Amino acid sequence: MDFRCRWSPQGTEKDRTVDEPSEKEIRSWAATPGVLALLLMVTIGSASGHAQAVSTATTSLTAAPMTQADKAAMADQVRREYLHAWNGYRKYAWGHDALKPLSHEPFDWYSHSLLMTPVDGLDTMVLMGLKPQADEARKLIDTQLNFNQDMYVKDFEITIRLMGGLLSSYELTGDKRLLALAEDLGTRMLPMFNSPTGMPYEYVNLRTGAVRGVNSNPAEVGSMLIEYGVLARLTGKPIYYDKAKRAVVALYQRQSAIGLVGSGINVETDQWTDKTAGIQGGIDSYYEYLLKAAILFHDPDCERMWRHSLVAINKYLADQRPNGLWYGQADMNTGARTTTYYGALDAFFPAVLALSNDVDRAARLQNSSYAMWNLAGVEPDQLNYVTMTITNPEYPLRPEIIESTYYLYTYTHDPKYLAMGKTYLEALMKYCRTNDGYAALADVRSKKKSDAMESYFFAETLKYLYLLYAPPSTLNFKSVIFNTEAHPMQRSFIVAAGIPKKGK
Ligand code: DMJ
Repeated sequence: MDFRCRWSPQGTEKDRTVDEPSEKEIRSWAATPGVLALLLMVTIGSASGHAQAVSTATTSLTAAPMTQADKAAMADQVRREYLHAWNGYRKYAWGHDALKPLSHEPFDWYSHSLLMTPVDGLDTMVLMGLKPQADEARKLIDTQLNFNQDMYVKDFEITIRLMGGLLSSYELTGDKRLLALAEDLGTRMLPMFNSPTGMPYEYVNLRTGAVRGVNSNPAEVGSMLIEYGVLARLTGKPIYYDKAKRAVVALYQRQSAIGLVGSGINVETDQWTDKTAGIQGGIDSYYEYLLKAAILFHDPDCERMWRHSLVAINKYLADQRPNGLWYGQADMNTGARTTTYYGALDAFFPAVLALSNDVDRAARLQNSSYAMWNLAGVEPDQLNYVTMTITNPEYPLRPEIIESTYYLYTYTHDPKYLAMGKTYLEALMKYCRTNDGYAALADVRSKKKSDAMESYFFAETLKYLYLLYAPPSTLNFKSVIFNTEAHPMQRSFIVAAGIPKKGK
């Protein structure tokens, strides 16, 4: 396969063959019966996590259509919950990366704050119309965020949360300081790609450019292309796209003969350190970015890599069981099933399938994700889908199941997805809400909380929940591609130093 590693600004509509559904397709999906009964057999796992079924419940989701007023009330509620969590951060952790919602202590990832929560949460505030809060957060970022720090940072997290947040907020607000910060960050991070293979080291020192961490994985190698591609567009400097694309291609070229990738790879020796294939965390956004980069940049190489990967994913990882469609793990070389785990992180995949025009499969997988949520009233981080027992009981406020619900509602207009969203919001408010924020759950069975409120709760969880109910004019789904942290990037081509086309 011949890969063009240089990004070309010449992409046109006709280059694009992976895209959103046509109006006609949307109308035909929307015509499916509006009231469905979703019967999901769920077996509640035991507290020890062993395969001991303690009870069996039937969860029935009937989806009556929601009125515009109902939807507006839901959107308002989500907005209020965002404000509640934001006010907690503002009161106890202002200027830090995050709030610890039980102890009311601030939390910083590294020796200096990188303002994770404000940067990650800013575009959600803009979309929600929280203008005073957005302006205050932007002022904090504009005046206090300083990347000139002698500390090693995790490339993946900094890219998806900070680079993604700065770029999308720039596109939404036109605040040039945000773009300048993104470019400064991008320049400081470029040395991460200086490995013999072109795949990024795991950590880079923001001041010195020194790197460390040779053991990486597909998600961390492959989830740079949206952010660095948009940075290339906005600055007119293709180097950002070229480096990120070279890394993805290097990873893709090391896939097995049957088209699967493993869970761990050494970026210097290019040897796989873990040959477990799947769509789970560690691999997830590698696949997501192949598809999304194909759409966002009209990149035919990414489209080919996505199409080829999808065949192998559906052949070896998809697992149709009596209790529904799941995706498990397999040996990357033989395709033999190794384990049957599915979890909160895997729940991103219906969104990707829907974006790839396989709405039927997306809907079936979403039903399974919803069964997972209902197992204990909040989704566990992982279960064994054969025994329906919980193998990791945490719920760190993850967004993926809500993200897929939003995509499926957008594509089908089936009100059952609005009902699913209501289930999530009610559970979040019942089990995770604290006096000054929202807390992760250490165990979804006991509902015991833990002292963490990740910035993605602001960037993703509440954004997707809000967009599910907000008027479509809030954000034109067809005009953006979300990065893996839910930061919307404009699909329309924007020239360097140009004026963002969409304002808020
Ligand atoms: C987020 O940071 C991103 O969605 C990432 O791709 C996976 N994990 C978290 C949320 O669960």
